[in-house]
Amino acid sequence: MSEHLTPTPADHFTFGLWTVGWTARDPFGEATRAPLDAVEAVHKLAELGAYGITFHDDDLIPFGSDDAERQRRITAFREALDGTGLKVPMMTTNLFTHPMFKEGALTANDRGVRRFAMRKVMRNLDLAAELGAHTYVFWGGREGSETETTKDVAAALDRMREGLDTLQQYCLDNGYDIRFALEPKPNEPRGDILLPTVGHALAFINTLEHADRVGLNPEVGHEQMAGLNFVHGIAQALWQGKLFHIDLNGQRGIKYDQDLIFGHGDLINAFFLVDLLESGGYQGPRHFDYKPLRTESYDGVWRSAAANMRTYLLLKERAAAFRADPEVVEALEAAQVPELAQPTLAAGESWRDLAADRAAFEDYDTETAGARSVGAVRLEQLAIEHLLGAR
Ligand code: 3MF
Ligand code: MG
Ligand code: MG
Repeated sequence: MSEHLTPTPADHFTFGLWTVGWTARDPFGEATRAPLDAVEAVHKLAELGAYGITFHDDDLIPFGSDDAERQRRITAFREALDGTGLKVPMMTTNLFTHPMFKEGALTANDRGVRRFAMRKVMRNLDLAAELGAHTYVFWGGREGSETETTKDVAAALDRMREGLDTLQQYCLDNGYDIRFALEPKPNEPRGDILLPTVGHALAFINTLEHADRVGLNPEVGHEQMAGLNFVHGIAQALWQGKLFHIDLNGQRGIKYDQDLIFGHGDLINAFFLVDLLESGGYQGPRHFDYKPLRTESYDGVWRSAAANMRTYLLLKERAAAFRADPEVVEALEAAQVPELAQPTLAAGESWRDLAADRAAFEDYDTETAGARSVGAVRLEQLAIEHLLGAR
């Protein structure tokens, strides 16, 4: 294997403990794998060249554990981290598994559930600060409904805002440098989830008290479940300075959340995603949120963890080759792609100058503009040829 395709911590690959640790229980069948110990997950991921591991509170410390059990698990986990050098750049809360959250957590109609949810997050933020995590993800899996009558959406958004404002204030007052990243998803497990897409979440963030400390953790499959172009969503998140974190995986079309290995879904979109992440200024972890196939035993689990990283590195190599190809540079020029960076008005020009410019309108050759060939086919085929290793 060429050296640049062997993952190292410098590549900043991270995995959710719940991914490799998924025992493959699904709505129709029992688990097909035995539980994975968190300490073993840390050692295995470090061996494979990962940079870090992330987790929900309940992934490490089962819900309802007493203080002694909690401490025992945290200590063993910390020792594994110290022994391997694996980092915890992101943490998150499970606000979806316990039956109490069936109607929502931060936006449950029941105020007692909301207050419990906030305390659950606060306790885990203390641990996040202790373990050095600087990003805290909020995936509101249960924040939604199946029926219009049971949820006052405006009130729910008020409560979501209240929750996030209060929890960020908790971080600031405790001196925790922890930014929040909202993870949109259109549906599953709820029929409809609030803040379903990158666009909804970006608009909502603007209403927050600490908007500068709240960004996004978009997931490939979640946007694709809604039929959206993930690369476009990520480009806008980057443009707005809001790509705090990312969940990489694979999805094939509009259906349930497949959580396939990265690249094992829409491969062309994955190619352009890596191209964008590597050139668009994203500095955060390359975080995999996938599910090792239920058909596989632990050999397949570790193979799939390695596959995520190798596929990313392969796409990174292919994207770099695409960008370096002189024919691509020429085809981009021919398609006027660089020209879009040029402002529409000249420096110092006003709408009055534009209105007086006969060449822009009265004398503009609309026939020629309408008849021009954009060159998209040539460019896209060049990308496919690079992706397939044909160039
Ligand atoms: C579900 C998800 C979640 C979130 C996680 C926070 C269980 O579709 O993607 O994984 O990613 O809760 O990171
Ligand atoms: Mg998912
Ligand atoms: Mg996710």
